[in-house]
Amino acid sequence: MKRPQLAIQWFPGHMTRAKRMIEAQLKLIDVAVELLDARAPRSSRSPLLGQLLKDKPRVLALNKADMADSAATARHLAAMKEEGCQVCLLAAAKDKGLKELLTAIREAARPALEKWQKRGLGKRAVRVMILGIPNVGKSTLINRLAGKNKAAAEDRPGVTRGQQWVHIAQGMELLDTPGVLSPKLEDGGVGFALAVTGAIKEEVFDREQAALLLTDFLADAYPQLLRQNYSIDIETDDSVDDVVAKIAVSRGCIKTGGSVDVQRVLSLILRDFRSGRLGRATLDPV
Ligand SMILES: Nc1nc2c(ncn2[C@@H]2O[C@H](COP(=O)(O)OP(=O)(O)OP(=O)(O)O)[C@@H](O)[C@H]2O)c(=O)[nH]1
Ligand SMILES: [Mg+2]
Repeated sequence: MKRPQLAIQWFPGHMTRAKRMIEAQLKLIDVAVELLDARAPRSSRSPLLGQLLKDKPRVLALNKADMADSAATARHLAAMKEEGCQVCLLAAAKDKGLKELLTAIREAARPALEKWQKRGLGKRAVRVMILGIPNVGKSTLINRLAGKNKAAAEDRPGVTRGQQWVHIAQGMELLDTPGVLSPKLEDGGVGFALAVTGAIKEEVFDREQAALLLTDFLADAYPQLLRQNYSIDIETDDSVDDVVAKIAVSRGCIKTGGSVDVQRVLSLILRDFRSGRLGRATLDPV
């Protein structure tokens, strides 16, 4: 299907500071972990990080796997492995996949640590930088691994501002970083996927338009989620406006004059999707 396109009022200058911080820490770390959103594994991958990290050992982790379509996740995972990436599945907020991630990190760090020990410098902790787009769960992951809330985590992009080292028990030090976005938000539906999953601040895109595109996408790719959650029928020739109107009626989003409260119903659909209430869905094609 054609990927929904959403315009983002976007100024790449905002990312320059984060980029400089990452560059400055690079020589201190053994491994970089890039968290991707399992609902948008392609769109959430930043080409910028690839350039910054050069040949630093890297582990990819598809986080929020609990919210993604598991069949699509399996296909994305296989495709990424085929490309030679070291990648694992994660649901940090649910404590799922943490052990596998730690194993992958240790494996990736081994050459650097061996070199260190050969120089007679003894044992030291593995140093890991946690990277990824805003709101993907970097701070949550660090808190779960540390076993306590060391890093601020909230459901909105841009919570982490500076960098912060956190020691965890397993001989590891983790560096939390502010989210970094792809400079290519306009390409191939990337802006759409990142806007509806909550990686982009709402001030820089049209929330109603994003919700409308999302409804259109879901009616096409996951109609059963809309049918079940909103107890509506969806016919194959329904337009997106028809679907929105049906959801509005079912949820009582009707103005006093009897017309559909489009703003309210679209806001509700977007909220339901982001909270995971609608069910599992993946936005990126494999
Ligand atoms: N469902 C689900 N939610 C998650 C998962 N991991 C993190 N979250 C939620 O995602 C939201 C953002 O988490 P943060 O840890 O603050 O994300 P961040 O990457 O540090 O964000 P910035 O600092 O803004 O770049 C929070 O509401 C978390 O509870 C997960 O595996 N599954
Ligand atoms: Mg954070």
